[in-house]
Amino acid sequence: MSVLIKGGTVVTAEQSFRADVLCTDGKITQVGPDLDAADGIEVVDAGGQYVMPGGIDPHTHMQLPFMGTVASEDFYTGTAAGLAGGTTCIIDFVIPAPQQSLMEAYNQWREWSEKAVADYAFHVAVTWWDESVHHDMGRLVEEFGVNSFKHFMAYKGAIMADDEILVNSFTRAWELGALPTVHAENGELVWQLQRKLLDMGITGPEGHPQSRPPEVEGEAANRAIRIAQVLKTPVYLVHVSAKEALEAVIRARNEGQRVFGEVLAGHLMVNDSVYLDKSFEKAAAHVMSPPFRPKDHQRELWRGLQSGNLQTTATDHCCFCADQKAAGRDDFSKIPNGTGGVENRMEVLWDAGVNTGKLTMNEFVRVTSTNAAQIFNMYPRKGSVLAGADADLVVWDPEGTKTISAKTHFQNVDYNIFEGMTVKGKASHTISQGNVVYKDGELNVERGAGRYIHRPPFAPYFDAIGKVRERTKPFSVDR
Ligand code: URQ
Ligand code: ZN
Ligand code: ZN
Repeated sequence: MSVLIKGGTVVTAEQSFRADVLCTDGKITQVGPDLDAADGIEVVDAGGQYVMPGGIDPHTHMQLPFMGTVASEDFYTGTAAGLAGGTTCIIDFVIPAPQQSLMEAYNQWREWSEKAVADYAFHVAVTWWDESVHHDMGRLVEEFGVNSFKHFMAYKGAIMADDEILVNSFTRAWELGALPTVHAENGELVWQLQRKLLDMGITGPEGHPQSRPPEVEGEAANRAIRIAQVLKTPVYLVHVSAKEALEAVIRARNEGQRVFGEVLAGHLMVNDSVYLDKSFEKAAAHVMSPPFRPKDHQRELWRGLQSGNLQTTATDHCCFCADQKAAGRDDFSKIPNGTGGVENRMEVLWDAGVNTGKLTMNEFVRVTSTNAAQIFNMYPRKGSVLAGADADLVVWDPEGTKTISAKTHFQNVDYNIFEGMTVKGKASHTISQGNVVYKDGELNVERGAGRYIHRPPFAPYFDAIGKVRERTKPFSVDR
């Protein structure tokens, strides 16, 4: 099976150049000018358009069991929606319940993800600790291609990782050459603020952001970064939403610490006014954690992305419909946390980033695909337009326009946080494993075609750590 993408301008994280791209048997086989299409090869006319690496969303939660319900988007509908927006690979999360074997949870998620239509990988969350967790982390790295472990510092009484879990797990990740990642919110502060607000009779969605102010994220971000510093391991902060957390990332990076930051398209575009909507449904639809922030945080997050202090963009796609969100009608702390976006991330960031001059096209590719591929050690198989790489590509029409709406999106959820936004620049074709799976508004996907992507440990940046590893053991402090 071959497809020739003809007449386009290839845009990668490094350069933009006129070239055709030939894909054969799921791989990119030739990149160059004036390639000819042998008989029978499908030709995609990319004239006047850009040919970019398929997007990588490093943060999704398809069909996540959470807060007494299950996310409405599953691995089939969610990966299909991603393809419709140019995202060809997701990194989702295996989240064991406390005391649940990590291997058992991993096997459960692998079963759920068999219906995916595009490639996927898994971070595995460490939600408790004992020798079996230590052992399973080793198996997951050495046998199952997991090289990143997630820690929720929020969600007390559920999946929250306290300092004991953080220190044990970060140390184990260090030994294995795997990357610890964190959801940085102080879960104890959130718990106590929720109780206080409810006791004051504040039960509506407007209580949600009040129970998790930016300082709650700033404290946890700084704590995770300092723990990583002592243990000499890199650390990746997911969904940095507040300038207080970004400041912690910038300080550490300026001191040479290996800290990575991710920002959600939602947090870049949506502010906290959504929680004041008179409609419970609309306000509750936007309940996610960390919450959408006041406008001044968006400005700092864009600067973080432009400066390279934030390296990846994601969506934290975790969908709950109105009937599910209604569980918290009388108590905002019971509203299932999560919003969508896997279909709209790239077009929203192109419109708000590239069309405004905040990001060059190459920076756009870097933050929507290549950096995630490199940090999570899938590059150049993913995140590149190089011969030998997977033929995961998006043909981007810079003149194409669309108005985003839940009425027309492919996502399996009944609202869209970007509702009504008109964007200029969108995917005209998405190629996944060398097949044209999205073309001019129509999906042509195959259930189960998605593959699990093994990610080896010791991504390139571990080399430097590796040198340190030879000289020191964990807990040694540079005098
Ligand atoms: O916290 C997360 O990342 C998961 C549980 C999705 N929900 C959310 O509100 N972000
Ligand atoms: Zn989170
Ligand atoms: Zn998440």
